[in-house]
Amino acid sequence: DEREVHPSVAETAEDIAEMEIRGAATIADAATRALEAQAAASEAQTPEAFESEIRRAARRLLDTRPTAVSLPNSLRYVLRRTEGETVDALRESAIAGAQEFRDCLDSAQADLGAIGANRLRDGDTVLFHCNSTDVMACIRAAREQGKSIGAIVKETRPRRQGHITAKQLRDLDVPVTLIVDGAAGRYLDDADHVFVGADSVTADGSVVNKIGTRQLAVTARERDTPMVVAAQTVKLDPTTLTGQTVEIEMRDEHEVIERAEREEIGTITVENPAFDVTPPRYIDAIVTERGQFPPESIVFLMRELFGEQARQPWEE
Ligand code: RUB
Repeated sequence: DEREVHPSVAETAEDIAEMEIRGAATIADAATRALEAQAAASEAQTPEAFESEIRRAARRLLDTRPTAVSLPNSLRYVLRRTEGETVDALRESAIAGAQEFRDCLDSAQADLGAIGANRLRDGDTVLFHCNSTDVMACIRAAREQGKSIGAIVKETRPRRQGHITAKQLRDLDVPVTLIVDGAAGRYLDDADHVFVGADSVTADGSVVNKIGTRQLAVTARERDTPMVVAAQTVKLDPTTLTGQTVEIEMRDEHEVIERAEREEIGTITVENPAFDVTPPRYIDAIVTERGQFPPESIVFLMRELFGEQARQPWEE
């Protein structure tokens, strides 16, 4: 859809696609800011024109990265609240919906953090993969409770989001040991817990998260190290209730190998999936703002919060 959207919608979409804005919760937050800018600046003359503009903006934002369900969930939240008989009423309800979504996101993360922190004892060591604001909320809450926490941080190739996690942990005065991804098995012996985030949680309790999560979960199960997923309910994918599957984003091969290196090797295939799926049997708990759940029971929470989803609100 090449028609005009507000510049901040185009810019946000670009930043999400390029991963300047990344992580499921942060993407959702940014998407609602962009919809809000679109609504505030709209010059639509009729309610129909306004609605068609805002749906177009939503589709542009959706057409960036396919895996994190927090993105469609955030757009659905705002679009379902955009109602009224006049352009002004539509505008105000869209802006209010976007602001309300972000308030919910913030308070959910704080509530989730307090619950996740209860799993941690003073002196525990946690192993981290990628960078998750939901996970960091748990560690921040544990630190605020005065618990001392140790950290082993996986680098997380190819984009090295582990560096972001390491920095954020240092800001919380947590001592950090950074390791390459392949060293996780060895260092699991020193870890009391594995904490990871989620991009999507499916109806059967599978967790879609950064590539490498599944391998880590299987190894953690072999050592009986608890595998904890910190995921606020905006990560629950309601379309999986009706049998839809989550699309795993495939990213550019140049994140994995430089052009010159590749040419030196000769003709090979390079694949770069950004996410993988960890089945519920390898997960001990999904920590949400509504409490912690065994993964197999998450479907009941999903039904309660989302019900059955019909037509998507951004469709024309
Ligand atoms: C980020 C990632 C994070 C989840 C959860 O992948 O897999 O674990 O998005 O993050 P990418 P949060 O860097 O490719 O976006 O808890 O902040 O929502």
